[in-house]
Amino acid sequence: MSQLSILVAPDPRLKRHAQPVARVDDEVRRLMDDMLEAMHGAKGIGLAAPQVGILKRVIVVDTSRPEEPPHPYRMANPEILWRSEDEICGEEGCLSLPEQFAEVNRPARIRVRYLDHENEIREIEAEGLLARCIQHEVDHLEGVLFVDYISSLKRNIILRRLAKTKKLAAV
Ligand code: K1U
Ligand code: ZN
Repeated sequence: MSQLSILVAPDPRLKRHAQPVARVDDEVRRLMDDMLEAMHGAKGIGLAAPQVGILKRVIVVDTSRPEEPPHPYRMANPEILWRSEDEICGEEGCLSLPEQFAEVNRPARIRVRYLDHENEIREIEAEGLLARCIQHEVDHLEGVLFVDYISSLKRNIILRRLAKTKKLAAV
């Protein structure tokens, strides 16, 4: 079982910038595998290292459907090289904002460069949920949450709801 626990907003660590890794060594590989385990345990499709309190530029993503074979991506130092001009609106959730959802506009397609689990440089083009999820995870590396894209009215509703849930869980 994964030893990593997922931070919940408004934890200040979720607002910090993450640092690049020098290379993908055994320690980073282990982190990637532990993050995938934590992500699957939480029924997510992505996870960024700052969400587990580790300020490294590491993300994992798997948007395959349950009926499809798993397709996990392990990415270190992901860099979005290109974003399409056309944007698409879609619903987002976040494991650090449990049970909260909002519609967010994002570029429909992206090209991303990263180091894979073998420290090899890779580039992929992504669209649909994969593109959305990679953008959401790369945002986490800059301390940005999906609620930062919505109106302050909607953001405050979500943050207040979350605080209320936290308070109720504490009694
Ligand atoms: O980074 C995270 O907190 C993970 C997040 C990723 C994400 C979901 C939806 C759109 C963009 C990015 C989640 O996995 S939230 C879990 C969830 O609610 C979900 C699961 C499958 C499809 C859609 C949402
Ligand atoms: Zn998130």
